[in-house]
Amino acid sequence: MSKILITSALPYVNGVPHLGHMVGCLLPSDVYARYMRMMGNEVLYICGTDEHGTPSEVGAAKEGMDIGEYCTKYHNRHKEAYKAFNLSFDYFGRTSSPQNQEITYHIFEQLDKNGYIEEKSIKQIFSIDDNRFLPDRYVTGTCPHCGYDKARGDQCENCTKVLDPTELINPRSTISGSTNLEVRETKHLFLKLPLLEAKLAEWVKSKEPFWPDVAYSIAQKWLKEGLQERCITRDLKWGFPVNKPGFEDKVFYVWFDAPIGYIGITKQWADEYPETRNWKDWWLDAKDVRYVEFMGKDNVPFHSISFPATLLGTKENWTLVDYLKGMSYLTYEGGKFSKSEKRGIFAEDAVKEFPADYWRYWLMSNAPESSDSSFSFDLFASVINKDLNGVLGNFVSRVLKMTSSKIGTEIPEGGEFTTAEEELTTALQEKINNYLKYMNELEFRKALNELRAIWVDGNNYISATEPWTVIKTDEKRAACILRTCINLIRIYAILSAPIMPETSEKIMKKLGLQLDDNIKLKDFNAAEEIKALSAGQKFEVGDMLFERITPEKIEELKEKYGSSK
Ligand code: B3M
Ligand code: ZN
Repeated sequence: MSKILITSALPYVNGVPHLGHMVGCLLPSDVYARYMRMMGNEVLYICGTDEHGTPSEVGAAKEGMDIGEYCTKYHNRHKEAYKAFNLSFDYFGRTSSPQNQEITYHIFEQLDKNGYIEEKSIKQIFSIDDNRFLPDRYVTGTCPHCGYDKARGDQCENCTKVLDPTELINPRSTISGSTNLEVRETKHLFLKLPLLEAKLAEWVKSKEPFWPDVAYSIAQKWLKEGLQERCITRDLKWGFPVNKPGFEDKVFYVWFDAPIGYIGITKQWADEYPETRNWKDWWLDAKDVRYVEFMGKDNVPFHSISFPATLLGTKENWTLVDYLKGMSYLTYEGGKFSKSEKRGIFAEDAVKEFPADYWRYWLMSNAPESSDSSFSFDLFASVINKDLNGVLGNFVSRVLKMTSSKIGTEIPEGGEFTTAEEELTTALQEKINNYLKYMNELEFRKALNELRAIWVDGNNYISATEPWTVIKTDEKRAACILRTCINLIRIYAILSAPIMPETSEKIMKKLGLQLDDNIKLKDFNAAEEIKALSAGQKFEVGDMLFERITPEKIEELKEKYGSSK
């Protein structure tokens, strides 16, 4: 048994998650966590809301709320949405927690002590009418690169160039709209990344065979271009006040304390049961921990460069990422998800339309792994109708109905295996090995292709062996076929559990079984599992597992959630 630490990028607390967020890191990390638990590992799966920074301040001001209350309100909404999607976090915490503050302070002190922090005066925009500095998104103006007139101080949304607020043409305050601005000098703290470059490069190099191309090449590109010193403080009120004399009126930059949040949230988890849990077992001088991170590709530089450099600079023995899964984007009906334009389906609405497993299955089989992928209701309905309703659902109901009407609601005894069952078992073992291999390698689309092929084999087997005809002449043989099919149903439930946990439980319940911790995927042996259920055990036909999505429903959904532009 190994210890596997899994983190999903921490979603910004402002706003609610849509399907793109779900598939961008949350859902794949959950599938992986469930899978790793079923492989018999000790898993710690951590996530939470990223609460500092200007987006929260702007969001709270818009709703006229106190910022702390605003964060709590949205933290809870995130939590609800993820619960509805059955995300199995061991802990869903917050970057604004006292635990995170404590660890952020400690890490900063170490960096400072080791000479990796530098004080510098920089020019920042000060708004005379607002009587405050305007960092990042607090300034709006015209982009010097593309001329877009609503570019924000940190980045131009139109051409994606990263900006410094002082570069904007015709700058104005995002808070008041005032143009009564001036540039003032202000002192800030910088992380001396160039001093850590050699150490970091050596570490990145050691990861080469293990990181997926996208992550590795992004890290290499940054290193090649040479690292710059990074400003880690801001003139804001909301955030952790800087623990250094002379800087108490500033806070740490959100991207400084957000990744440290993984550690802070682990401490939140540990503090609930201090006798049995220790955050250091996972993070500091931790032995035998394999650390896997999930994130959207735009977050890769922070996780492959800044965060590891921050930890390396402490000269302490922190757990560094072993495998970094960076995902591309999901588009919606050919465009972007947009809350303001009311386009796209959000997680909390999605589960009101269909059970979470429909979404989980669709999103994972269309995960934007090597390139972007697109969501449309037509594609969604066709996959659900074909794979879930047509293949898996149909097999389960057909087998159980046929057995109960022709033989009874107990698993039949039946005769010996013939070559048909031997061949089925061999093919099954081969596909299961592939499925497990792809899951181990975090190649989710490939893993789901194998899973679907395993379901299809069941349908092919029953079509080829025709138990409904055989039963007229050879009841024992028909019973053997149906018993094999019922065993297949159990195997399908187990294999599908990381992706569709509710459906798996439903199937197991039909067979009078439970999906408990004793069921393991490690060394899954098809020859044994295909005979696992003993004759005489009761089962029930029950309801259909999935419902067909009708063309009328598709139209209704497009109308409701916005169709293509
Ligand atoms: N909140 C960005 C994002 O949600 C940021 C991730 C933090 S991970 C430590 O895309
Ligand atoms: Zn631009």
